[in-house]
Amino acid sequence: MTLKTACITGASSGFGAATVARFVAGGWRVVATGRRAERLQKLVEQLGADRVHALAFDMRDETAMRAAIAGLPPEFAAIDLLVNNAGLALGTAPAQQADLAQWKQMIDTNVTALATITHLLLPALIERRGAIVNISSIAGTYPYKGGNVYGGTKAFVSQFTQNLRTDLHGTGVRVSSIEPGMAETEFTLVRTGGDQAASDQLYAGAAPITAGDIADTIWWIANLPPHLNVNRIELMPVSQSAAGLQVHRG
Ligand code: NDP
Ligand code: 8X3
Repeated sequence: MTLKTACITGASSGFGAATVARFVAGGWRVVATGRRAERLQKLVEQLGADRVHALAFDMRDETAMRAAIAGLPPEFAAIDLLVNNAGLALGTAPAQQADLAQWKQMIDTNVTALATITHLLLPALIERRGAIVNISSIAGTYPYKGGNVYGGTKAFVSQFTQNLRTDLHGTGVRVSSIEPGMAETEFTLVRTGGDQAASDQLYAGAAPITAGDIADTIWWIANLPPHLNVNRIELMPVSQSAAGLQVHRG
């Protein structure tokens, strides 16, 4: 049997790392990307060099991305599934107090880099009638204080997914977006600049989504019969729900 191959971005932590383990357990090969080479190397050591190939590069560096993908060894080069997972939120301040450099980093990573790797891999995905799973967020649908540019980038991811579906009509390529709510990963640590107490406090007692929950969802989508496309899935922990609108009275 020919093994299938997934390219999973942001594989050094959280959803990405759990998804690498899920797909290898299911018999796939995985190209695992991220900036932290040592984390990726651990995945290779744990799961096997014949199953995981690490590509350490910054998603915002298009030249490095192109070189990494062009240099894939033949056994990892035929990508059947792209999981666009690498991404981040930076800051929780309202827009009027936010840091512009952080806004640009979110746009460069969550929007520009995601579109770039998709563009690079599309010809191969079309040739193989493959699939793309984009990791969006409920932040792209529901506004919340401090969500400003992060939510904007995720609205892009959700709409880009649906527009890809339309353009890829007839190619057999499947495209899905997953829009999770609160999940415990390194996400809040990154967002707060390393504030472990803030991260622990956010998730305490809330039974958040786990990285394994998202890995299982991606696995389910990728293994549906080829005539089925999941357009989007919105997932929240039971403890989380929308809280409505606000009114300022002057
Ligand atoms: P983590 O912080 O645990 O993982 C983020 C991953 O993205 C890391 O592997 C990181 O790798 C990678 N990454 C970030 N910036 C870059 C970059 N410039 N170049 C390459 N890789 C990069 O968070 P999650 O697992 O939670 O996040 C995964 C995705 O899920 C993100 O897109 C996030 O927005 C989304 N999401 C998260 C939710 C949550 O509540 N946790 C809910 C909804 C969506 P490295 O640092 O090694 O480069
Ligand atoms: C992460 C989920 O609700 O923190 O995308 O924005 S949330």
